[in-house]
Amino acid sequence: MSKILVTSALPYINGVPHLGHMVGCLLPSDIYARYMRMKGNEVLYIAGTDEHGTTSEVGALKEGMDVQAYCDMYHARHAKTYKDFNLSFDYFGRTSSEQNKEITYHIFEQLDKNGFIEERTVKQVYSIDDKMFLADRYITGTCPYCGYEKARGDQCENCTKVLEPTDLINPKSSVSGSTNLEVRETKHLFLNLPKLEQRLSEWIKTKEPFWPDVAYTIAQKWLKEGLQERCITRDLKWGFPVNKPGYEDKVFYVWFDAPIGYIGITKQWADENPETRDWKDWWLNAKDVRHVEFMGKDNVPYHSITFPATLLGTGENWTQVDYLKGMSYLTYEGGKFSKSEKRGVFAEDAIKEFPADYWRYWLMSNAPEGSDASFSFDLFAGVVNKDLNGVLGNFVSRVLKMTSSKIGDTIPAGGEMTAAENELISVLQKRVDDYLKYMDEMEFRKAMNELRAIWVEGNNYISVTEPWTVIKTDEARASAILRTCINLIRIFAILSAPVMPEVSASMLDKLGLNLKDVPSLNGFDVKKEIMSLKAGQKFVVGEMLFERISPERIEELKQKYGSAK
Ligand code: B3M
Ligand code: ZN
Repeated sequence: MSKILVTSALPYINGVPHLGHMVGCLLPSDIYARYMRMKGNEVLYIAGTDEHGTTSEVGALKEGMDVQAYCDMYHARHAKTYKDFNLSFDYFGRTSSEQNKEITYHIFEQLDKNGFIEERTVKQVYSIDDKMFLADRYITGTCPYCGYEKARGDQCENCTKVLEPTDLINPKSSVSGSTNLEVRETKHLFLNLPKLEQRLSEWIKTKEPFWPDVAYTIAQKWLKEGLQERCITRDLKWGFPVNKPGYEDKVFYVWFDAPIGYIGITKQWADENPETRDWKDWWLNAKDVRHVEFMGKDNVPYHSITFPATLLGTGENWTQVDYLKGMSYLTYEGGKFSKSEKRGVFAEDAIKEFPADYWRYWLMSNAPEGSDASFSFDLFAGVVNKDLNGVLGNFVSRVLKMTSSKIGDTIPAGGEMTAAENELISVLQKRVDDYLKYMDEMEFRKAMNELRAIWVEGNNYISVTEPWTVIKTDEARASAILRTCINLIRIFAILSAPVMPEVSASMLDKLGLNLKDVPSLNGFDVKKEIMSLKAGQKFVVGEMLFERISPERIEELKQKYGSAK
């Protein structure tokens, strides 16, 4: 058993998450955490809301709320949505917590003490019409590197280059649209990344085999181009006031305390039960912790360069990332999700239309790994109708109904294993091994492909063995076939549990079982498991597992959620 620390990028508090956010980090991290638990590991799964920065200040302003109240309200909405999607966090915390403040202050003090913090007078963009210094994200303009016209002042979404707002060509305020901006001088603190470059590149070398290409390439590209000093303070009110004399009226930059939030949130978790939990067991001088991070690809530079360098600069032994899973983007009907333009499915609404598992399965089998992926209701309904209802749902109901009507409501006795079962076992074992391998590798699309192929094997088996015909002449043989099929239902439920926990639970429930009594996914042995359920155990046919989505319903949904632009 190992200790696995799983973190999802912390979603910005402002606004509600859409399907792209779900699939970009929250859902894959949950599936991985559930999977690793089912392999018998000790997992700590942490996430929370990223609350500081102008985004919140401006958001609160727009909704006429006090920032704290605004964050409280949105934190609750995020938490509820993720609960509805069955995300199994050990703790869903907040970057604005006292615990995070304490750790942020400590890390800053260490960096300062070790000589990695510099004071600089900088020129910053002040919006005369908005009467405020504009946060980086609130200035948009043309990216000087790739020419993308909607680049934000903190980062170009198009080429992932991290920017300073003054780099932008033709900048304007996105609070008011005003171009009446002026550059004013203000004093700020910088993290001296160039001074940390040597340590960082040595550390990155130790990571090579564990990092997927995308993260490693991005990190290497940064190092090659040379690291720049990063400003870690801002002229804002909402945030942690800087704990250094002369800077009390400024706050830390949101990207400084956000990743520290993983640690702060772990401390929130530990503080709830200090007798049995210690955040340091996971983060400071921690032994044998494997840290796996999930995030959208635009977050990769912060997690592979800035945050690791921040931790290295403390001179303390912090847990660093061991594996970083970066996801590409999900588009909606070929375009962008947009709340303001009322286009796209937002997680809060998605869950009102269909149960979480429909979304979980669709999103993971279409995960934007490697390249971007697109959501459309046609694709969604196709997968629900074909894979979930047609393959899995049908198999379960057909097997249980047939057994119930021909033999009775208990697992039938009699009959022997034959060549057909041996063939099934060997085909299935290979598929299961591949499925587990892809889950270990976090290749979710491939894993979902195998999972579907595993369900298909059940249908193949029943078509070949034809228990409905056999029963007319040989009840013992038909019993053996149906018993094998019922055992397959149990196997399918166990294997599907990380991605569809509710459906798995209801499959097991039909067999009088519970997710708590299933075997470890470590070394899953089909031959053994296929004989697990013995004759005489009761089952219930119950309801169909999935509903079919009709063409009329698809049209209705398209109307309701808008189509591509
Ligand atoms: N809130 C960006 C995002 O939600 C940012 C991630 C922070 S992770 C420490 O995409
Ligand atoms: Zn660019």
